[in-house]
Amino acid sequence: MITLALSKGRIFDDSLPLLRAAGIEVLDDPEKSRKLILATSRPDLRVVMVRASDVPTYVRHGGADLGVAGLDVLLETDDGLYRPLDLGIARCRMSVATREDFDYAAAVKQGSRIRVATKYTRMARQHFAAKGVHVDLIKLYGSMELAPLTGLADAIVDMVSTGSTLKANHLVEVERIMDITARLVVNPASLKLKREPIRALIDAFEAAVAAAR
Ligand code: PRT
Ligand code: MG
Repeated sequence: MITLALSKGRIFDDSLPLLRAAGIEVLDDPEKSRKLILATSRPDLRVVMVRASDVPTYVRHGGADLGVAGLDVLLETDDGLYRPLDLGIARCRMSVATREDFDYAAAVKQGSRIRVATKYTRMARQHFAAKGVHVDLIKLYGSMELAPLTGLADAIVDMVSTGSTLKANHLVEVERIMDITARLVVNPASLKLKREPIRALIDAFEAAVAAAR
């Protein structure tokens, strides 16, 4: 049996067409069913539904043989997982955003300490250290956009896709840190022990990604 870890929402939704192109149908809808283990049209392949940030943990410890996770999640959890394939899905960017009336350029130039709220403290620390900007990092688990509006922070580091969440909260993107897509990650032991079927699955994903480009 091969176990693929996915998360509800965009990762699952964007993975479906790739699975389909590889000839695989998921037989349950995670939005409708409460099942956490979903059967597929391939008797030897099942999908497990986990939190987006738990995908690397499942794959690292062998709870899943493969998984799909955003590059943001992977970089934040420094895992040393075999990261073979950029799936080109769940595309967004990691950016710095502030209130419209905050002069980020001036704050950076003056060398002031900036308070930054984010779920991505590791990435944020690296980014600002590389720029030589002094930051106080505040760890949050969600709704980062609220931090600059309430005075909790001067800036946030978060994912941006359409930009409409920032806009709706009168925030502006002041710096793009990196482009983000979801990656297929593989447990190294699974790759050894179940080499044939996993290799075939990776190849099928690869072909599906190439066809989607
Ligand atoms: O929800 P949960 O806490 O379980 O985890 P999660 O929020 O990490 O999961 P999910 O499903 O929201 O995101 C999974 C992956 O999708 C992330 O790890 C990213 O790699 C990728 N992705 C792509 C995004 C976005 N686009 C995105 N827009 N992740 C989050 N967002 C959020 C962003 O944080 C912000 O709140 O959407 C809002 C901005 O969207 P726009 O369109 O208004 O700019
Ligand atoms: Mg989310």
